[in-house]
Amino acid sequence: MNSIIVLLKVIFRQPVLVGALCLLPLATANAQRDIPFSGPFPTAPTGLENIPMGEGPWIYPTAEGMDIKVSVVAKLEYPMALEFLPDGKLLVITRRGEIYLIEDGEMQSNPIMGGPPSVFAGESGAGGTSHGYIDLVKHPDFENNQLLYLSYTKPKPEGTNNIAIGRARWNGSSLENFTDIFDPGPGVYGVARLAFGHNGKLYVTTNGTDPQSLQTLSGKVLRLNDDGSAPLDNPFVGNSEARPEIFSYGHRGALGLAIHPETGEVFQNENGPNGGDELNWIKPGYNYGWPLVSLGRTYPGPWQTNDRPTHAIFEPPIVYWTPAIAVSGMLFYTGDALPAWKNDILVGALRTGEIPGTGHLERIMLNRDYQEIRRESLIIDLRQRVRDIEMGPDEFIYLATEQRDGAILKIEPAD
Ligand SMILES: [Ca+2]
Repeated sequence: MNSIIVLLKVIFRQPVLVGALCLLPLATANAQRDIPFSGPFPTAPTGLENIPMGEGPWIYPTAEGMDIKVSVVAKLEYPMALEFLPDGKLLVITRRGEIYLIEDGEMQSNPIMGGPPSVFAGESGAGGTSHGYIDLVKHPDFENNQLLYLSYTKPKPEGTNNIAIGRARWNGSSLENFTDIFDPGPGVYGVARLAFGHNGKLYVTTNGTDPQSLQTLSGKVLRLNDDGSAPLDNPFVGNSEARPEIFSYGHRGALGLAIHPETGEVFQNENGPNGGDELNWIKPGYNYGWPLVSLGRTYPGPWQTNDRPTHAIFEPPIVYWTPAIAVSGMLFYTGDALPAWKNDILVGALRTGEIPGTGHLERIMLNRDYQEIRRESLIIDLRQRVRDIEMGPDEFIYLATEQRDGAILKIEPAD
């Protein structure tokens, strides 16, 4: 007992030690707090909302010393994707399952006819949503065949709606002969981005619940011929345990896909859960790790895995985001009109750090080996969900901001 009293006397002469002792039992006795959940997700705060688009234009200084002007080309609800045609016309598709034509800066009031029926449900950013029309790309030989490819949520009689891909001929004012070329079936839902590679193959991102299984098409990057069939030089052709359409696997929540305009290399981005968004350099047959490795946290808070961020047998991302920015459409900018950004990658953000109303644009400078040098957040104050990014024939940058008060924006030098 005497020794304990001596020890206490020693301790209480040391204010720092006393403070530490007082903190210890408090930290264990009181869990910090419990977080309210909406289904599997923490209830999102409502303090910030996506704000309606103003009239603009807006002038911004940027990090590389290039002032930019951002202006509104058109306002419309929920634009999902943009595609420029060789004659300079711009096609816009929406979550509602509509296609609009913008010509000489004017959007036609009536939607384009000829697209397929689709399913649109829920508010952007919430769980359980489905998007009507998702992505639209032209065939590499569009000048000769006028073919457009569309990914969309296909209504199914049994209620198991899933992503499908179809193509149609553009006659200058509408789509003709829309025909499905690929239907991966139940379990593939959410968003499917499309991009034609330099080899004429159609790359497709998929989401769903089986990213590590080679026997399903969810959570993959697929590589298809332009008629929807599987190319014979795909990495798993000849493997009876694998689907021949698979190009890479182990993906979660892919919302972006870009082919480097000069090298033809394939890049995909995907959403982690709470953190751990990734930009991946896609190589044939590689496993990108989800859900076995991740830099993200599960929504209740613990890390997704203890092997974060990666493991030798999985391919790590070239860029990652923690906190998450809900990475979406992306573009390697190789134009000359915005010279300070040449060869940078632009990535859309739907929201930052799990807070609604915080969408923006990010620019990342990469070195020759696609390693990150620096990154910049842009147009933060507009608080728009930047869903898709395209370079126009004028080499300016065009954005689709996907929300109820959404818009098509143009970025050009300030003068
Ligand atoms: Ca990964």
